[in-house]
Amino acid sequence: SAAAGTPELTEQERAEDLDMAQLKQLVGLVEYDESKDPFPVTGWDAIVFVVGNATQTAHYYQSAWGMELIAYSGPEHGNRDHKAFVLKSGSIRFVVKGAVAPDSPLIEHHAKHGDGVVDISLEVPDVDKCIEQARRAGATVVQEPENVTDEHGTVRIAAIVTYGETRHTLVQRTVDGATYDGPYLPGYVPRESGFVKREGAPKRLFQALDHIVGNVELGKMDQWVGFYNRVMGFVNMAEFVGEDIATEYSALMSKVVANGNHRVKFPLNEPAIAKKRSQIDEYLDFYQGPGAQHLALATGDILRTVDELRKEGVEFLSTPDSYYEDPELRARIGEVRVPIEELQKRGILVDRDEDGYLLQIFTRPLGDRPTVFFEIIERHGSLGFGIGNFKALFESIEREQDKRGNL
Ligand code: TYF
Ligand code: FE
Repeated sequence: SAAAGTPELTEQERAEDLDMAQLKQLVGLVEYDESKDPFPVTGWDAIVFVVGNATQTAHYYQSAWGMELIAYSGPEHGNRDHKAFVLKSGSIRFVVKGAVAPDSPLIEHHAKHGDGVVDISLEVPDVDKCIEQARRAGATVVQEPENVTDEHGTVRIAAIVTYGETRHTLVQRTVDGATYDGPYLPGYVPRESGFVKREGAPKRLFQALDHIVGNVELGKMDQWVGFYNRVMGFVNMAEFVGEDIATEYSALMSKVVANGNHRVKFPLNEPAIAKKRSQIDEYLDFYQGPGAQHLALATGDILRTVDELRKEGVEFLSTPDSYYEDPELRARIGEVRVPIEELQKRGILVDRDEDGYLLQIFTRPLGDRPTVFFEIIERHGSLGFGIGNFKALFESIEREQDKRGNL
């Protein structure tokens, strides 16, 4: 494991030739002393989605989001329950699963929640150490540590539960000195895109995952912050939305926790009782409980990413011209790497704090229910989440909520 002050790369970051300097810029990675961490987490392992049609969702992530298909599990290879497609972009993997067998447990899950995130898997250097700590702190262990092996080697895996029906699978990819070298996990076979990529198709539109936001029930935010503090040793980050901002315009409260090296960041939202029905209540109603709300995808070139995505039909929330014409905002953000007009054309938001600035934009909900969506983020020193944009952003979200008849 890493010496103090030298954070390790995840297996997937190494495979992608990403280095510390790039990750620091992309996702705000910090150095920390892993030896004092009761629950060391190296980074994201994979984000697992259950969807209504994994075959088509995998196509969408390739054709619109420029992701690369790398592995597959399904009936042709002994998995009669479901199909699972593993896609990667830079250092992050998505796994999309859809039921095949009429009695698959995924069917019940999907009937209740619709498309959503079931597992935020994390790569850890020592699964047993994490599980010991989790149990000591009172977490529910749903999968005891076990070695899983195939011809590519061995991984050691366990899982704990978090909010709603979401879990954290913990994956240790180096066991007894040997690193697993299959395309994902035992049971998956290597697989490449089955269709010939057309000319000009999007490619690698994001390089890393920055944060995943969880929506929890009214009054439960602090409990879940406590869970991540106590069970997983996560630390609180400075940015939060308290009661004052909440009732004024956002109708939500939010606090952020992060693992030691800040690769894994979890803002946690709960609804606030305000003038309008909270966007978090809309989520909780349509997801039928707590769950992952948005995934922030980090890119070094948000202009290209947004242009490519728009070309492929991905829809973003709109930002009114008044946002860019606000003299107070103009003064606060100062100079950024492109003229403001370039951001305005695309509806990209800007926020600046004492450490630097960030550019961000949000998609409409990805599926049929108003639940999960993506954020695209380009960081330039700022370690925040765009608090200066919350007013404009929440107004935009509420315009959409109103159109759906859910405000
Ligand atoms: O992650 C964040 O905190 C920002 C802002 O419902 C945000 O992306 C927070 C809550 C929300 C949408 C965006
Ligand atoms: Fe965000």
